Amino acid sequence: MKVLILGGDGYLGWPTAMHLASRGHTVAVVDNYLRRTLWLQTGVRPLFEVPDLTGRIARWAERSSDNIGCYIGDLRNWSFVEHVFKDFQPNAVVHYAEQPSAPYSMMGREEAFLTLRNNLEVTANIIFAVHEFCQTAQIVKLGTMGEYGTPNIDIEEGWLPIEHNGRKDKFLFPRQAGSLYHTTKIQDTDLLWFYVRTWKLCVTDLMQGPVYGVKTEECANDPMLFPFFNYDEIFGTCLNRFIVQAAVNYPLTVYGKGGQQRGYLNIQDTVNCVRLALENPAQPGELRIFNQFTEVFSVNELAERIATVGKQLGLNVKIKSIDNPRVEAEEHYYNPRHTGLLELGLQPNLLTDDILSEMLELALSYKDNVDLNTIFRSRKWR
Ligand code: USQ
Repeated sequence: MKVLILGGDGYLGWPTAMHLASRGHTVAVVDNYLRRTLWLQTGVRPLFEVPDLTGRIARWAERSSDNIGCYIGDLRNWSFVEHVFKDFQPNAVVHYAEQPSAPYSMMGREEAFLTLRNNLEVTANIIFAVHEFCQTAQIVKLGTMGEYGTPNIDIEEGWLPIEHNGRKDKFLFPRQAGSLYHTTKIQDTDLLWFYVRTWKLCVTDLMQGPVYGVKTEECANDPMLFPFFNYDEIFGTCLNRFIVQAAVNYPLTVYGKGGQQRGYLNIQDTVNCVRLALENPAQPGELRIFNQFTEVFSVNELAERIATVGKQLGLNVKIKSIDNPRVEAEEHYYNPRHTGLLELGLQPNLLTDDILSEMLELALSYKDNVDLNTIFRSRKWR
């Protein structure tokens, strides 16, 4: 396949590019370095520096025979989009090109509008570009489990059969996001569903839970090929943050009661899921939805697992419940289905103690880089 990876500099975009290239697909990445710009604006840094795309691509070419293509520009700009699609002529498009942080989207009006404009305009441009330049190409879009929120009923994979007054139909599962970022992902899904019906696009929407980890098979132990790794309050996600907090002896920041449950997955499983979706495409006129996670944990369970493994490494990990900056249910029912990707052949890499200790050891090796002031700034969503 000729796969265009939008957001190819990101935490997941770069590992996906290497993974698909290593499996024989022709790959090009597109990015405008938005995430790096937002770090500078918000005063946070990743745990370790990684090269820009030119540097990463050169390093990957030294280690493999693959030449990953690269386009730097803003996918909100139609003339750039037109150039990329005409030049590369993809038959598959993986769409990660979004402002991905829920806390960032809740910082204020400017951050909310940047998230809205970026995420919706990029999604709309991609839809129009596929229709105009490569109508039969499939789109694999990264959605989020957060689109569903935490309803008091089982969560299906995207679609819910309804019987009402004796008649039956199938609808998108009710969505009720907990942040503006997650709301833009719902709007993305609605845009895609409209144009799937109208233009018969082939779309897979991957409702992904929080991802953890650094290493995928392709980056092995070469830090030049690692994805970037955030531990700060804005761009770091729960498990990755707790690992770094444990490494620097900072009490693990459990928000509120810690009963918040989410479906987590290893970064290796993310790249495998995206490849499986691409290699088993949706049909024209189909919006196919998979729930992309492998295990459910509460925040308390994650904290306790990390404390136990930390102790085995000689760390004295403390856990502290702090006033929750977010607006969310801290105890709730959570039972989402996730069978679709397993049926396509996903073999999950579950969260073992070995994986936790490998992550802790990596964080320990970079602990001098950690800026304690960015771990928790207590910025309230309310
Ligand atoms: N949490 C803590 N302490 C922390 C950080 C987070 O208790 O220090 C809690 C949050 O309150 C929340 C849960 O952990 O209940 C998950 O938070 P998160 O920051 O790990 O994840 P979230 O903000 O939901 O967003 C992340 C990614 C986003 C992706 C989403 C999948 O940033 O791009 O879409 O995970 S999901 O959560 O399933 O919607």
